[in-house]
Formats: sequence, C-alpha cells, structure tokens
Amino acid sequence: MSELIGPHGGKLCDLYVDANRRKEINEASRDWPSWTLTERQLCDLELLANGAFSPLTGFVKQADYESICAKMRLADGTLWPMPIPLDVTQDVADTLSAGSMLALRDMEGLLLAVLHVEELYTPDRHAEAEAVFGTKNTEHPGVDYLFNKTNPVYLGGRIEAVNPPAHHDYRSLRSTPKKLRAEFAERGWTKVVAFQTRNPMHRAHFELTYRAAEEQQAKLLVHPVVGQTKPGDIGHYVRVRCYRKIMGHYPEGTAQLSLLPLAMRLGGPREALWHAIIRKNFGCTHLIVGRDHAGPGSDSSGKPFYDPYGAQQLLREHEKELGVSMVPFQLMVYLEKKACYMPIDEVPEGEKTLQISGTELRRRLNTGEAIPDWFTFPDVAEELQIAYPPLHKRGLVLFFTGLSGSGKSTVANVVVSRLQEYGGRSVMLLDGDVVRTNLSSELGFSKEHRDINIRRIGYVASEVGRAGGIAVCAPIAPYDATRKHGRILAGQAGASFVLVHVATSLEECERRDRKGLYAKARAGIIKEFTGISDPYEAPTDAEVTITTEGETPEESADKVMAYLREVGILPR
Ligand code: PPS
Repeated sequence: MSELIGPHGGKLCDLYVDANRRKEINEASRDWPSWTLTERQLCDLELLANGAFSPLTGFVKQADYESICAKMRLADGTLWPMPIPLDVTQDVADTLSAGSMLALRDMEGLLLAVLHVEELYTPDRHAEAEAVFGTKNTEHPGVDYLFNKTNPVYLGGRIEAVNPPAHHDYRSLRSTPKKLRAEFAERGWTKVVAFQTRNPMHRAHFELTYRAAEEQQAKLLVHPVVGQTKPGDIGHYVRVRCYRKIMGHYPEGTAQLSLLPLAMRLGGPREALWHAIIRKNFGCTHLIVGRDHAGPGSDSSGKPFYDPYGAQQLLREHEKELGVSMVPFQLMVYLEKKACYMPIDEVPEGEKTLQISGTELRRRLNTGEAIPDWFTFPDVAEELQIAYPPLHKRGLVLFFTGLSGSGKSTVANVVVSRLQEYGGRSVMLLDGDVVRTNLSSELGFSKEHRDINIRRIGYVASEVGRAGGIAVCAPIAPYDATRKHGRILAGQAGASFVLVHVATSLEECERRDRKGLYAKARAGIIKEFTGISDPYEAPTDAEVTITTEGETPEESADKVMAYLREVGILPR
C-alpha cells in the first residue's frame, strides 16, 4: 500500500508546547519584552508553528537568510526559497541581545509564542529585493513591502508556540498540515494535486483542476490563500463563499477545500517553489502551476516582472529533489459549438472560443448584466452578484476638491438635494467647514494637519460607502496623495469613488472673496492660505471637472449628475 508523501526535510514540525511549558512561558513572559506581530508576521508564525513551513523551527538566522537569498537553500543545503526572518523596529532591537526571550503577541496582546532570540542582523534590503524578487521596482508589491513596510532589524531564532492565532471565520475549513495529513491518510488519499489560488474560481478553473486530478489519477486539494494576497484582490470572505459553492460541483469524494493563511510575497518562480514545499507539508504530491504563478503581473511600462513560464520551469527543475510534481496548466477556453472547455493549445483551427476577462466580469457586475453559465456556475455567479451589486446599489464617495470660495459647498449642496430626490441610498454631506467644526476642531492648516483632516474625511466617507450610503465630501483637499488615499479607502470598502474638481480660478475665488479670507491672506493676517501662501495640487485624475465661472450651481450639479448616470452609479 502506498504511503503519504513525507514532509519537507523529513520531519513535520509542531512548535506548540505542552500545557506545563505553556504555563511556565505565560508566567515568565510578563518580564520579557514584547512584540506585536504585524499581519504578515501573524501568518508566518501560524505556518511556522503548525509545520506548514517545515523544516523551519523558527525565524531564520543570518546564515540561512544569506543562503536563501543567494541559493534558494538553507545553510544546510535544504531547498527553501523565501526568507522568513522576524523584522522589528530599532527601538525593540535595542532592548534585545542574543539570548533574550521575546514575547510575540497578537494585536489584542494575547501571547502567541516566544522567540528565543539567537541573532539580530541588519539586512541589505536592496540586495534582498534583487535576489528574491529580481527587481528593486517598488511597483512590485513584495518589493514595496520590503522597502516601505519592513522593519530595519531582523531577528532569528527558535520559536515555542503557545496559542494559535485566533480565527473566528471559516474555522471548519482551516486545517493544520497534521490534521489534513491525518484526513488524507484515513481516506487513503496518497496522491493529491494541490490548487493554489487567490481569486474566485470560475468554470475554467473547475475544468482544469478536475482534469488535472483525473489525469494524475489523484484527488484534489483546493487550497486558496486567505492570508495576505495582492492588494486589490477580492476579499477572502467572498471568495470562500464562492469556493464552497464550486466544491459542490466535483464528484463526491474527489476534492477537498482547505484554507491557507499564507502571506504571499508575489515572488513568481521562487514563490511557486515555496508553494510546492508548503503543499508537500500538507501531504500533497502535485501542484498545479499556471501562467505567471504567484507573480504580480507587469510594471507600469507593461513589462512583466517574471517570465510567464518561469515558475513552471523552476519547479520542473526541482521536482525530483522535492518529490512534488508540477502539473502545468494552460489557459482553458470555452468552445461555443461543442459547449465544452479545452486547453487553448488543443483547440482545432477556426473553432470559435469564448472567454471573459476579469475586466469584463467587473463590468458585468457593475452594470448588473447577466454572467453566462458557461463562464461561471450560477451559484458562484449569485455569490459574486450579492457581494458586488450593480454600481447604482453600491456605496459612493463623491469627493469635491477646489480652492476656498470655488463653490464646492454650493454645488455639493445642490447635488445632495438631487441625490435625495433620487432616493434609494442615504446621503451624508461632509462639508469642509462643517468637518472642521465637528470632526477636526483641533486641527490647523499645516500640511500635516490638512492631511489628517482629509484622511479622517476619507475614512468616515468610506465607512458610509461600506454601509451602502453616499458620502458627499467638500473640503479643499489640496494634496494629490491624500485624495488618492481616500480613493483607495473607498475601493477597499467596496464603494465607488468619484472626484469632482471645482476648477474655479484663483482670480475668480479672490474676486468673490465671500468670507474676506483672501484679503486677510494677502495682508498676511491668515498664514498658509491655499492658493496664496500654501499650495493647491490640481487633480489630474478627476472624473468630473466643473468651473463655476459663467455657470450656475444648478448647471454644475447637472454635470455631476449626468456623469453619475452615465457610468451607472445612478439608475438612468
Ligand atoms: S483642507 O486643506 O482641505 O484641510 O481645508 P478645509 O478643511 O476644506 O478647510 C477650508 C476652510 O477653512 C477656511 N480656512 C482656510 N482655508 C485654506 N487655507 C487656510 N489657511 C484657511 N484658514 C481658514 C476656509 O474658510 C475654508 O473654507 P472654504 O469653504 O473652502 O472656503
């Protein structure tokens, strides 16, 4: 009888201590310095502790780190492509030395593990970026994280795990390698093909995973990442609802769904190798690897960060050593006449094929147009349609920006009345002056304070949008980056964001000078006045531009309303 594949390095690690040791650590930890784990570190710790990162028994020390960067191997030669150190601030590092104990806690302060600090070292992050990601371009999310979100000092050392990180969602779908292996063993699943994904699964994914398992005469593990994925990805709650639906389409006893709390680095080929090692630890013998596996796509000049087949190639080179086979997959397309899916390479010449891109799917969801059955199973489509209703039923952040006296508030007020006439969604106005009285009364007009003010407005507005309401904002918001931050927040909250530039000229604003502020600013009585003694960065990304010169507030509001109807944010 065949046996389950062995873990990477020969031994499945389990870093959890027994009850006595837990008690000891809990008591002693009160005197140890503490570190609050970042989201990424929480993911790393969970997978270290439960053995998904076997043979690692802690955060990597310098010799391993250097060897991983240079050779994709630990210092002892074991294949391992991704550095997993614990990065901490200089302040915390200053309280530590080799031999220190560091209590690792979650954001609520719960003790999850203790790190036996064996080494502190300062990495050369540029060299790390080049070695691990093959680029120093911060458009690569892994590089951006490394350069902008990683703390300066790395710690390496053994871990003793005390409590697993708390997950309140989908608990029945979160299996440790030990548990999954036990389940596989019980069912006699010795050949298992893993499918890694960070996206919802459509018919093409179903077809390719089904075929891959059939061809290998193996079972299938649908193993989506629910830790950190690519910024902008569909959140895991929606995805897991979709995965659950798709699982019902596989024949009974052929496939299993399990969630992987991995923090992806989007490292392309290296990451693919890492994925294979992790899946091996979960008891899988095969990994499906597609085009640009775990890559972040292309940079702003359109150049792909990785060779689209680099991951397949690297895995193939290490298949033997690893014992995990790479199952390549090609793009699956739908043949209209035959009403079936086929790898693009096998399509007979002249045969009409159908495909729906991610952009087209988003367009259909935005407009409420039907999603065809051949593309997505109807029960999966329904989940997506519930999560992404048409734009006219989603929340909206309507953000006016412009100089003081440009007419922002006047036009915003007309727009608010019009939106209320439409009904359907509750409307809230966050006017510049009103916000400064209620939400930001302690703030002045320095760049720092203006940024705090706009970030607050962006936050409140995005929460209104999250709840399906409309937030109309009308501050000056002179800085491009802060406005863009508001756009990102709205997007993360699932709301539309529309920027309206009220482009009334400085001359006109000053001529009107309704509040007499421009005169005071010219006289130097008011300091840091926008347009006079403080900058205004005119937007280049506004969806609507209006000028109140030679146009009534009603006419300006009409333009805004027309745009909202045109793009489907308001029903026609
Ligand atoms: S910002 O930059 O977005 O935080 O400004 P905002 O919150 O919209 O506040 C602008 C209103 O504050 C009054 N005011 C000033 N504006 C600009 N610069 C300086 N130094 C300043 N001091 C007071 C002014 O009345 C603005 O109101 P509006 O409605 O824009 O004219």
